[in-house]
Amino acid sequence: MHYLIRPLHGLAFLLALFLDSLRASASNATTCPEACGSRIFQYGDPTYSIENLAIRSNGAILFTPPFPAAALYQVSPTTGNSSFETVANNVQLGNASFALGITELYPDVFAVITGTLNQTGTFKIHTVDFNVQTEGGSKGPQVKLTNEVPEARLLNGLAAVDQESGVLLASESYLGEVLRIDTVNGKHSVVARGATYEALPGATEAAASIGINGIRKLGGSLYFLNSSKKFFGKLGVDAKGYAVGVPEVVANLTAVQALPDDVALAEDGKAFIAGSDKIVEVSSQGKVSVLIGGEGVATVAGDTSAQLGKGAKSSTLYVTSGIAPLNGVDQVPGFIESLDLDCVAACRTY
Ligand SMILES: *[C@@H]1O[C@H](CO)[C@@H](O)[C@H](O)[C@H]1NC(C)=O
Ligand SMILES: *[C@@H]1O[C@H](CO)[C@@H](O)[C@H](O)[C@H]1NC(C)=O
Ligand SMILES: *[C@@H]1O[C@H](CO)[C@@H](O)[C@H](O)[C@H]1NC(C)=O
Ligand SMILES: *[C@@H]1O[C@H](CO)[C@@H](O)[C@H](O)[C@H]1NC(C)=O
Ligand SMILES: *[C@@H]1O[C@H](CO)[C@@H](O)[C@H](O)[C@H]1NC(C)=O
Ligand SMILES: CC(=O)N[C@H]1CO[C@H](CO)[C@@H](O)[C@@H]1O
Repeated sequence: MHYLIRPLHGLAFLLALFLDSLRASASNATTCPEACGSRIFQYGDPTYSIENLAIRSNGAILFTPPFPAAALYQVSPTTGNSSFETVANNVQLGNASFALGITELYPDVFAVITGTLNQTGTFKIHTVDFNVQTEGGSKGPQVKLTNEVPEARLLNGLAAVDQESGVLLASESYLGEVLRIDTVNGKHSVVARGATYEALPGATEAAASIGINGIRKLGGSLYFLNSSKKFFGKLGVDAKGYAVGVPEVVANLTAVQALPDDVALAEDGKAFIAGSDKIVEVSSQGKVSVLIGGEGVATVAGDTSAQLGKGAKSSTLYVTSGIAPLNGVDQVPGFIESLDLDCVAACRTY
């Protein structure tokens, strides 16, 4: 059923027909939003996982693996698996075991975090510049080490302050901090810390110890998830990337998401929060609803992050998945799912 109806979903004029056929033929309430998803890439090996992503202006998807080794990969959403390529390898990214947050720092120049979980002295920022193709026939963007953050234990989410200054904000999930990282002079400092960003006290497990996790910047605010405390918050930041004012809780996710991980933000302030096998939508007024997913639903199982497409693809949500414990048992290889949000919206109002 799922596969038979899938080719129809992108065609707006067939949408009503498609929904009618679903209602007529399926007594399965989850079929409709699930059919709005399409698996554009998947690893073959179940130990491979995806942590974060960024969309290039040409539409290509860059993504980072937390296992088995730091690297930066790229796929085209139209050609999927067959276009999979390595953009920066493990040696270029400092031989770390994880690659984590990624963000566009200047047009078509991306910054990426690498490091080894909970090991001080391993966390670094590299930039990957697609405007400079390295010489000598070996094609590939220029990779540069810009910052070392030796005290970090889990530098995780990354967001550029703007597309000009070379300044980044990063979340430190184990220490409960927001760092300002200047890629021009190589320096960094803590701009926010405290209970808002820390995990609940007493947590010792790797996942439960994650306080501030995914971050994105929109307008004058840094939006963030605190995974351990299960809320979506925002912090004011000035034009230079320093914190201003007091942080706010945008939405309490306790009732809907056991481990909110990362967020995609639309220009109008709507948020799509990935984590716990679901995408949770938070309206610009703070209204919370589950958009898709849940226990046993494969579409976004093991989801770790999300980003909206650009331009004509602005109602496409790309969702990355880590190692997904489906039904609590199976593990599926990391994947990227493309969700047609117009289709999902039609399913909800039908
Ligand atoms: C509903 O979906 C589940 C999961 O995909 C599937 O196992 C089940 O057979 C479906 N039920 C019906 C009535 O189609
Ligand atoms: C991509 O390749 C993997 C591994 O070979 C395979 O399991 C998966 O089905 C493929 N996905 C698509 C969309 O072709
Ligand atoms: C990474 O490993 C390569 C090969 O072993 C080595 O040449 C290089 O110096 C290492 N880089 C770092 C940053 O440790
Ligand atoms: C990280 O390492 C520190 C120091 O060794 C240790 O106290 C802490 O429990 C570790 N955290 C996690 C989540 O493993
Ligand atoms: C969210 O709601 C739960 C349950 O009501 C409460 O315990 C928790 O403190 C709230 N969290 C925040 C950040 O307000
Ligand atoms: C348990 C806890 O520390 N909750 C805090 C999380 O951060 C928000 C925003 O600053 C506070 O309002 C909560 O008290």
